[in-house]
Amino acid sequence: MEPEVSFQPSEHQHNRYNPLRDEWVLVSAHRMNRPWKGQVEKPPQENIPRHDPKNPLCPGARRAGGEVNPDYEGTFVFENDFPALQPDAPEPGPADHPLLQATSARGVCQVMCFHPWSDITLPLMTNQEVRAVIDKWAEISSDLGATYPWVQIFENKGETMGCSNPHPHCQVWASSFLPNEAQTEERTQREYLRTHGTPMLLEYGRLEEERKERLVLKNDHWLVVVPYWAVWPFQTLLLPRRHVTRLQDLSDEERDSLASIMKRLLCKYDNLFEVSFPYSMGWHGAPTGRHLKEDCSHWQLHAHYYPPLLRSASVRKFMVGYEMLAQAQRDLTAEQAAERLRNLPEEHYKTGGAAEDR
Ligand code: H2U
Ligand code: ZN
Repeated sequence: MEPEVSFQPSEHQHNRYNPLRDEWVLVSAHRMNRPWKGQVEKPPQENIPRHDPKNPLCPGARRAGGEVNPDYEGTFVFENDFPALQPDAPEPGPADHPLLQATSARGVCQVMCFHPWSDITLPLMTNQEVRAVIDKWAEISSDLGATYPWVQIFENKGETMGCSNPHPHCQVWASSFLPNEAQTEERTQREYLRTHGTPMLLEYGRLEEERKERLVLKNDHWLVVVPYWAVWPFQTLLLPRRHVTRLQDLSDEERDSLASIMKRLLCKYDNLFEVSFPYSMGWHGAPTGRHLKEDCSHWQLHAHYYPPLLRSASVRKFMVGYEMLAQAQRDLTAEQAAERLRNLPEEHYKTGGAAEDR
């Protein structure tokens, strides 16, 4: 007879369910110790000039489209000179075969600079400066959301994540359609509310607040957790503690406290491997445009942080092979990742928290 072994999530491989994306992730934490001889990431560029007149995102610089940026002092938003979505495009017309379907796609793409300096990042900005970014996000989300059903705000940070410019910035793509991720979250959250009577992520936040093992940070209005179903090694989910459907619905206080928790999270991220931590992050809230008239109470506003680094500043997780052909897999448990993040200091390793004194 086989000896009875009790299940240890950090020892025994298992699948976890992601209720938001309705998919599974394979957790095989025992693989963390395998040797690595693969690709090593370049360290991020150091000594970035604070102002470079040749950098198209800097105040006063000329962009690819020929326009000259104003001498902006806070945030600055402009229309992307290479937009993936434009307001006008002809209709593709009806499909002549069910396997060859196309629908129209219209929209706008904007770029938002967070700060006039190229050598600063969100965790090193003051609370007030981060608050200005949040206010701008809410404004854009409301303005573009008046027409477009989905306004995707996202930040690609670091060359590892395909970011082309070190100047602190994010992008906004507003579209005439709900993209795949939005469609999935729309469906899963709607079904969850119908079945269980509480918005999924409101319930999830409360659960994690109670259990604490995946909780990274908490303040009066916000929670940061490594979700139970995290795929990326140090993936986090940022959630309001109250039921909020869209960024523009956040109160003054909630925005201030969001600035504070974002800075704390991003300092921890940078402190993890003592490097300006690369990631893709973005906001998801209830759809807008024609959906503004609908009941969207199944939605809970949230931000996803997807950072690729796994073991050090130079060894990343690749989502290839099994992940592309079968299912996402992770090498440490969400609880292990949360514990590591929780135990890191909140003062940035570079400044020791000096941003507020600037
Ligand atoms: P990323 O580094 O996240 O790609 O963002 C930079 C964006 O800025 C990118 O989408 C735009 C690029 O198209 N851009 C302009 O719109 N004008 C420029 O002159 C340079 C870059
Ligand atoms: Zn989401």
